Amino acid sequence: MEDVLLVERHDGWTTLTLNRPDRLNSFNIELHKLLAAAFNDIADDETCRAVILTGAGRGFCAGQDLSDRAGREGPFDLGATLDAWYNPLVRRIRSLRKPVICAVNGVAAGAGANLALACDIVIAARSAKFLQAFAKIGLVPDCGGTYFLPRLIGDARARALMMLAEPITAETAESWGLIWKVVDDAVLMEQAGAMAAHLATQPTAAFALIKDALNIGGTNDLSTQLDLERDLQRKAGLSPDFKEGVAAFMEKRPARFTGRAS
Ligand code: T3D
Repeated sequence: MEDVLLVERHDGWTTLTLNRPDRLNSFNIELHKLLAAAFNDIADDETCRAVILTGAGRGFCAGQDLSDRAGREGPFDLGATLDAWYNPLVRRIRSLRKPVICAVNGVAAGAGANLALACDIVIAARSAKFLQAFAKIGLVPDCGGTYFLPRLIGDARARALMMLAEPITAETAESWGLIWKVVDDAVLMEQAGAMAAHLATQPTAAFALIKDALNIGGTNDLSTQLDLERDLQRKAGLSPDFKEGVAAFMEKRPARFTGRAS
């Protein structure tokens, strides 16, 4: 039987493919375990400088596998599964010291939609849809959805999406600023791969500092954020990639970044 997560290593970057296509790549425990382990490996692998997260088949991810929740007797603590799996996954992606591209190949629903938003750059196939499915089954958006959505598209749209649980197209998601861009289905993985290959040659340590700034920027006041930018810029300014970037600019040649912080 094929693994429920496919890990494909390229030159400088890695593709992670959620692989339960008959269930629209919804999460069971096995998928959670493999995905957490894969992100741990990627975090430790200095040769991997960018990640693509995508799904096999016609969907990206339909959130929690509801067949694991059906017909249970007695109360079941969903908070415990968020603590054990979904929340560490979102924290891992947001704090990973390298960029994560989400290539949304099809429907992204429930935790699957918000998992996409947790990634650094979201590129979607034209046929993809985004659905805050939670209210349809009496749940609250999780996986960071109540944090990401209003910040990305504003409170009015976020509330309506969460309460009406109506899907939006990839084109609407792009026009609302929910995602970076929409591409034709046939070129999704080619374009995501080109983006990952490009990012893998860029100043990875600076990307990590950009993530640090953006992760806290939404809650800091301006003065605190200015101080943070000073501290992060101090670090970036000590990196070999800054030296190389300036030298390359002066010599009118492409920079050869190592991605290292020191
Ligand atoms: O529980 C906890 O730990 C708390 C955490 C919760 C996080 C969450 O994500 S809660 C939200 C869970 N997800 C959903 O509610 C979405 C459920 N799926 C759908 O609403 C629809 O499938 C879609 C809108 C995503 C796609 O619709 P459509 O018509 O394109 O496909 P389909 O026919 O509904 O699905 C295709 C197959 O995938 C189908 O199986 P079948 O009939 O061919 O054998 C369907 O049952 C299966 N599938 C889709 N989503 C799930 C799923 N099976 C299990 N769990 C799913 N989430």
